[in-house]
Amino acid sequence: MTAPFRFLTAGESHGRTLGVTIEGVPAGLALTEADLVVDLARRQRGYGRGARQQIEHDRAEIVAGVRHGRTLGSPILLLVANRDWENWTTVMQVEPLSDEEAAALLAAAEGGDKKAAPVTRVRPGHGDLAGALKYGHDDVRNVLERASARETAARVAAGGVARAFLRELGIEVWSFTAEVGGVAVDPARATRSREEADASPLRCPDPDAEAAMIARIDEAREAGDTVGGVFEVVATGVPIGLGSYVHWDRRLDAALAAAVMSINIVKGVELGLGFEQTRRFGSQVHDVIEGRGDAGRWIHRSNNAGGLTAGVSNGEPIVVRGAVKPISTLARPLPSADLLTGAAVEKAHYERSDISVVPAAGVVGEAMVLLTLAAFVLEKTGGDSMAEVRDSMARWRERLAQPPGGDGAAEPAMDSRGDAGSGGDD
Ligand code: EPS
Repeated sequence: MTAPFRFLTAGESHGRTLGVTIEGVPAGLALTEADLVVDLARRQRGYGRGARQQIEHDRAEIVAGVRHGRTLGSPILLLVANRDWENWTTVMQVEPLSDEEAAALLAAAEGGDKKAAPVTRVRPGHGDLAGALKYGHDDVRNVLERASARETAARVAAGGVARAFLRELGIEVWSFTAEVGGVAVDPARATRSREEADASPLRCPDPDAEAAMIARIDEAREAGDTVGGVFEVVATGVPIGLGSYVHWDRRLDAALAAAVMSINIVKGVELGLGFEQTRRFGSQVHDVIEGRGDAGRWIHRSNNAGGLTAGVSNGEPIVVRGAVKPISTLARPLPSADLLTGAAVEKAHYERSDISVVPAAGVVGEAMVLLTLAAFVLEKTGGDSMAEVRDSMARWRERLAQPPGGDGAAEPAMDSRGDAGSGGDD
């Protein structure tokens, strides 16, 4: 068994490079490094980001799977270098340390260089304790280097490939900051265009809410604290019929929820109205179906379902919200315990971090939605080349504009039953 579309990342936060292999991208897709740079830069921005982003200028280098600007159908390998690695070469060295190197590292640690010292005061809310015990590490650096959200740069690079693929099929994905520290966007005051929101400090469409969100971030910074929020990802142009209700693992809603939940900092996912549905009567929740409109498009009067019913896309925009917990590395650390002694310590480990990352998490959310949709599109269309995928998608969209039911109107020659059918009921 092979999965038609999948990706795997590698890399530590302060290692030499991050990498991602993407398998199953059809041949013939136009792809250059310039296509990937925009989202990588968007991921780095946002009010509340830490000093690391001043060091990095993320770019994905395409090292395999593309020739003369077109994908080959073979695995694509992208590398995103960590510029900060130059400051960590001995700490993160791949080769065993020589006696001299080990002695130098120890001396640096004893001299107060925090980077050089083993980390044992586990941070509440981080993967430190569970990760160290699971893998048997006596230095939490062996956990935090991979658990770090730095890895999401590789996901965003992969998401850029999925974006180029889906754009050819008329599918677009974007996101915005919906909430920070309990301050929420008011849809009635969300006056900014998508471009204006994207250029704003928190990638937020409501300027008044954004000002209050910024004040919350400042408040957290002054207190040595951190603050979370909610991002919303919206996918448009998704045709009816991606995913299926026939098995749990073929449901697009479940796959999107898992994909967004897999983002390091996400602790909750909502689709459409999400938990709000539980507070309303059914008549105030379910989207009335208006009928088939112009160009054969099915129209709902509202989109509380977030574009997904029974695990299948229903033609409305797909709306996924991710709940971002506050960053777990605090400048004023919480009490904790030491991994080796098991004894309580006054303060958990601290190293440079961010105050708030909701806009960046939204860009990662886009990437995860893009990658998931790409997999489900390919499951629907099949195809080894972009020409095949495009043809298949165009035929599917044409078929959707017709009454369903057997006559194969969009494709008469393909009707295996050899029967004209009734042509539906209208
Ligand atoms: C991140 C890079 C990291 C952190 C952050 C996300 O850089 P550094 O650890 O060198 O400061 O800024 O990671 C975390 C918040 C975390 O908890 O691991 C990035 O590029 O997104």
